[in-house]
Amino acid sequence: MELWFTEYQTPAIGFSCKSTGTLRTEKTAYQDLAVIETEQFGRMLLLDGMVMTTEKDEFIYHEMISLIACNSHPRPSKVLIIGGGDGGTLREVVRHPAVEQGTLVEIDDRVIQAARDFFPSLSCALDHEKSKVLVEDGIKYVQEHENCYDIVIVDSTDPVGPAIELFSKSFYANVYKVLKDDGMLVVQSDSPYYHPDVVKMAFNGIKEIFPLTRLYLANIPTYPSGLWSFTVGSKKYDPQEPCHSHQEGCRYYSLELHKAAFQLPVLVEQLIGNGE
Ligand code: AG3
Repeated sequence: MELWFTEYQTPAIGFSCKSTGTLRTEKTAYQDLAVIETEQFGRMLLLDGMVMTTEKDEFIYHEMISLIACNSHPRPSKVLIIGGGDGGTLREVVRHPAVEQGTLVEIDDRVIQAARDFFPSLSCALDHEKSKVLVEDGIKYVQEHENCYDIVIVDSTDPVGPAIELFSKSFYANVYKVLKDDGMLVVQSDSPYYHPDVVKMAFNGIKEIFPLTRLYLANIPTYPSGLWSFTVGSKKYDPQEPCHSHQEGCRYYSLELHKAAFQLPVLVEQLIGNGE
């Protein structure tokens, strides 16, 4: 018998993967969590029925959410990651030679545990000497700290459930305060094809708070539509211009691609109000 997992990426389209087994299903205090084995992408982590990461394509998202900011900030010493309990973003952050400390603030310790149990190539970062892992609410964390990070990366789920507030203007304003005066924010900002409203919400929210706001794209096969966006809010430096040349061990990111990722299709430019 064949077993298939489907994520309903919109009410009108599903993304299905043939599954060879279920490794974990549980209701955590915050969300439904599952780890399944798939033929095409290896192990897959699901939260509330949405694909968070897979063994085979995780590198694309994790390199791209981390290295654009780490390579374009001259001194990315202290990096804060909100969410990202699987450890993939933290792995790329602490691998960067200029980073001295990566702090991960994840609200759901069961996500961290699932990574430790089933995704050793992601969770290895949780025990790295440059890493600090806190099980706390990231929204509260940024309210309670000030002027102490060079980069903040928001590695959240889509804006449903516990992540809704991570897309709000008040949250971006608190991130602005937690950053030093030349700091940079990066968020995952969803799919321009299937969730243009989310792209706009993130981009416009960040634009109201940060002097420089830019969007870049990456192609991620297991995320809705495959075309994924990230938005950067920067106090000083242009995220399009790399000033470090770290690209060792990367399989998607390169210094050439760094610049190319900011070249947007016309429909995306229009979505965020450029070139109109
Ligand atoms: N965070 C972003 C996942 C968004 C995917 N959305 C979806 N499948 N509808 C992933 C966490 C990886 N560290």
